[in-house]
Amino acid sequence: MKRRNFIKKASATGLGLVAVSSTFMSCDETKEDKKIVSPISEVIKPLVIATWKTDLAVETAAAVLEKGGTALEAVEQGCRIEEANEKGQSVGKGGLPDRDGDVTLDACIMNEKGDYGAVLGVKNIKHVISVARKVMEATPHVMLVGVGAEKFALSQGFKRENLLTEASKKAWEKWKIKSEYKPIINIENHDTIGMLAIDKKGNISGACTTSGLAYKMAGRVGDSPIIGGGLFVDNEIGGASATGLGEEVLKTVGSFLIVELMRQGKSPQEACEEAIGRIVNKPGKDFTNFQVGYIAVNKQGQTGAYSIHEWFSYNIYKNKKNQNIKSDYFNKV
Ligand code: SD4
Repeated sequence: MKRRNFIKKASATGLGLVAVSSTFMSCDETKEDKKIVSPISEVIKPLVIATWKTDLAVETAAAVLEKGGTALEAVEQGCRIEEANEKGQSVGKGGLPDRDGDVTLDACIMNEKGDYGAVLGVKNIKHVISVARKVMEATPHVMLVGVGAEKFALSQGFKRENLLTEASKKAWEKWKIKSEYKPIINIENHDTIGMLAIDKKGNISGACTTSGLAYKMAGRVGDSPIIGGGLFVDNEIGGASATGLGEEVLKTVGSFLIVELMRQGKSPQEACEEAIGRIVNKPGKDFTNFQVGYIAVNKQGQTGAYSIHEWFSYNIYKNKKNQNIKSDYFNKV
């Protein structure tokens, strides 16, 4: 039996894949195939999980799913809420600028077919998650950067606007006095939004949108718009998304790693913990001054979350309830 058919059959009969050995990666049936299936109760769907305290974004995504909308539509609509929220200083309009005072946005989106679209370093366009979706659906490319991305967005009817709010301008002016750059461990419970959803058909999609690190160098791009870094989805396995210091996520290809660990049989929670482990266990790594947090979901709707430090949380919608939950974390000393 081909792998794809096998998975379809397993889910159609209410069986879940709990432990997928690497031998399962072969296209042909092997003895291993048999021992990887065990009865798990029904797939939990629809489901939404998103980084940080993102109640309204998750509620919005959940409403799309409850009406029978796709996971892709749900994550786009959910992320747009944060992009429009001017009080959030790490996403969309109102995001903190780079050192030169420019707000530059990064976003990406991935659908259940494994298609992907991203924009990097975009100025003047608020809903970059929707531009990323357009890149995925209306161009032969997967990434557009800077001026080209903005030009493309305008050609698709997106509105040009100044993204630097008075509050963010003031914060930047204050920062400029000392111009000391350090990644900040977030304890305000709000930051980059990474979102994963399972729709009523059981399909998974994901999205991630951010203004990146406050006061970054002009031109700096983090993990959020990079496939496998800030986001990765494989509709047969699950999805993962990241928040925090993008450089560390990129160096360990965090979201891809989590999905691959789930493919090998780890639960979403175990996979998130191992991905954090890959960062903090590097020889001589001083992780005291930066944060990374991951969320993950598998095909059955089991979820996981883990961060380096305290104060990472996530919102989850399942069984018709939307809750903010504090994540477990590594650094307990
Ligand atoms: C970045 N990962 O640009 C983003 C920033 C972030 O919580 O997630 N902050 O590196």
